[in-house]
Amino acid sequence: MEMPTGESPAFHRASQAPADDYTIPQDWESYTAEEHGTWDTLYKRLMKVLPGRADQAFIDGLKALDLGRGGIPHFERMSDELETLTGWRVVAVPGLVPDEVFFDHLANRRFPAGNFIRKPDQLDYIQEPDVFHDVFGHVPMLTNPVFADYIQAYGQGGLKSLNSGCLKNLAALYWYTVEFGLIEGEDGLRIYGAGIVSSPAESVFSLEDPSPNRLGFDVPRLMRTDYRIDDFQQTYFVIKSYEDLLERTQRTEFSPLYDKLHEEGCAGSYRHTPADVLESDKVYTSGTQAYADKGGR
Ligand code: HBI
Ligand code: FE
Repeated sequence: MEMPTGESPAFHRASQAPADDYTIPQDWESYTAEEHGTWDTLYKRLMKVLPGRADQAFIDGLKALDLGRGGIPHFERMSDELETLTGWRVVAVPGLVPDEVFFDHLANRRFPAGNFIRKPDQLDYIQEPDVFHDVFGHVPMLTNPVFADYIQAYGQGGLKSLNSGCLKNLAALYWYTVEFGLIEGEDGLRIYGAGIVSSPAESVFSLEDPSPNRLGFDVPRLMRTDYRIDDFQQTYFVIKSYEDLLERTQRTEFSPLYDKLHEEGCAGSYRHTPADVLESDKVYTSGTQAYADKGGR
């Protein structure tokens, strides 16, 4: 998750400068039939792989908001539904926004979503989060009251971290939970991370490939773990429940953990590579790392 470097496609779509909070109109009326078709194509592809792999909380969220009704969802209408469920709304942004802007939205239960959609030749991989990743990937989980609180807590933690220099540690927490998290269900591991559920290939890879590690979730440990943003993950962390995730971040370890990281020099305290398996880890799978060793994508 890099900072924006140039103009995003959405700047051209909306042809106006963003406000201080970087929100722009979604401009739903101007999506072309091809753009709505891209949503439908991606949706259909994911529905072939997600049943039995995605966690029920995610599937329930998709249904609750009827995100499969066809075409790119209308943010205002979707937000009216979402707000009655958990008090969250979705606002349109041109792409990646500065950290402080991102955190401020989350802390106020607004989820910033890119309003542009990937081009037909980028169906499998895009650099910047588009409307499909942001809405299909993230918004269903915001219908879950506990997870909804966790994302808000992350935003609040982010605002607190801005002056401490520990941002990268906090970003690792987001990465290994909100984006690439797995959960232990009654019938085995399931996916809840937005970066996985919005990728057909990684949905299969994360659960079934022998290459990656699958390790128990441990906040201090994963806040000291580096991550890669340009390929499948080498390690996935498994939570026991959303309650446990919220409990371990917001209610207990968050503040003391921050103080500890600060003493250690924050990002300087990065100690673990994306592929490390530690003595202290609960190991679901010790990966072969064959995929990464071959050079990845
Ligand atoms: N902006 N739109 C958007 N989406 C993100 O996921 C995002 C962002 N800005 C910053 C950011 N993520 C991360 O760097 C923070 O989680 C640390
Ligand atoms: Fe994301």
